[in-house]
Amino acid sequence: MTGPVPELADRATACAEHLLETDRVVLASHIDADGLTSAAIAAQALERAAIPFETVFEKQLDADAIEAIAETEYDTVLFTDFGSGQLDVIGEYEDAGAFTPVIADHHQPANRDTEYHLNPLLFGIDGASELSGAGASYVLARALAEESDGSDGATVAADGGAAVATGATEPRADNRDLAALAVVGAVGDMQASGGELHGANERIVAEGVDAGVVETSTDLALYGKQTRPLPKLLEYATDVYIPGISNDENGALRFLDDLDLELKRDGEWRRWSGLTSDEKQTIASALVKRAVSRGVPATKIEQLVGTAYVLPEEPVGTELRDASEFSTLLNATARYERADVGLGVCLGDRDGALERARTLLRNHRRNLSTGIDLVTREGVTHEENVQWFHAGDEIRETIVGIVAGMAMGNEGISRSKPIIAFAAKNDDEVKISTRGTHNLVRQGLDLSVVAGEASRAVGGDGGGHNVAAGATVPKGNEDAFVERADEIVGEQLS
Ligand SMILES: [Mn+2]
Repeated sequence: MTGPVPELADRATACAEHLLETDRVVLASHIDADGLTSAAIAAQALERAAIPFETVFEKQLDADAIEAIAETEYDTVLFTDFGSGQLDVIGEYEDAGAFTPVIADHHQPANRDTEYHLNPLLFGIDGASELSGAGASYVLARALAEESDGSDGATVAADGGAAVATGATEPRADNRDLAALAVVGAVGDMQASGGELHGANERIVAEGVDAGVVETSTDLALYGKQTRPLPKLLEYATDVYIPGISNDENGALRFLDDLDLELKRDGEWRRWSGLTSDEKQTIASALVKRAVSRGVPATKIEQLVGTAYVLPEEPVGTELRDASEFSTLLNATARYERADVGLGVCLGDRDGALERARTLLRNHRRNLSTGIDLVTREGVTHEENVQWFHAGDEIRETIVGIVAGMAMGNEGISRSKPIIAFAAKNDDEVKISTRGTHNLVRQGLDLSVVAGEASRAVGGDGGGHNVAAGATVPKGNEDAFVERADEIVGEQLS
């Protein structure tokens, strides 16, 4: 078989064959939307292939975490959405015979390889935009179905015709239903650029569509089409900033009121997902018209429309039906270290886990707005090229970066300099998050370099993306970090 991503087919088959030969497996995965969906895909594939397993989650696969995994009695460890970057450490355990690693990941591999290493980057596929961890896990899941099917086929042939008559050849799950989770993972990993998924991701979407678990359509590219009341859908959409609507509660209401639509039903605001296509068309056209008349550039207006990834088997009006809302829900569970809740939702727990996930998301949003208020009230310190604040333990280190980004533009917090946020990580270390704007990136800002170099200069480490990056440094080095970051940003923007 060639599978959904032909370039990876042989390696996926080798990984699947090894897993099928093992008695039991530890499944270790990253805690974020991509890692949770990776684990859910792998868990279902292992279960269907009748391979016993135990699941563990890690925020970071550091040496301690790998050691703890190695100390378990399992001979094979399946790493999903991480493992490649830690192959130098993992390899030592492999050499010592502690376990055999099987890796389905899409991050940059460390300077070492292993036999069962399924990573798009090894096969000329971009791991940042064309295949996520969940995508790599999906490729493995498809191979697992194929390989376990193959052995069955042989048994049936040996048994002769009688087996066919009793229905033993009834087609088994080919795991294509898991494509829905792979799409959620890719969207959660921010792989949809220019409004849609590309490359290998697109082929997984196509398999999901064939299997009836994914639907695509060209639609308004705003967040919250399933769950947000119409006025909030428009008010909270700020990626394409439309004056008089974005961040403007009354403006968004007035805009909708002028359209002569039935905006409420049974006393409740309607949601985008419940509108007819005519009604959607009316709002979308008016929105574009308003953007044009307010001078929003054409390149931004184009971003108002994109490909929507809908999970048709999930109920209308729930987060789970929209890949982007689903991934946001999963991230909320991950940020508060409730991987059990996120995994439960992915595995179909629609009662306990889904309610807990929704509570976590509500609390997360409350924490964000409290954090933004705090930063705005206390203010930031301005250096020549950067601005910064220290949240101590007032804001959780897992959300301080988002808070910093969202606070930019508020009173006293500039959008023309990157912002650096500090928060306590533990007794000895400080977490640093940096955020810029796309405008600054166009002028030369690259925060991955800033976070990396400035943190290493003070005995820490970091990295990330040009517009957002992070680092961890030993406590007490904050001033030195700011000083070095200020210099580097100054050079980048000169
Ligand atoms: Mn990932």
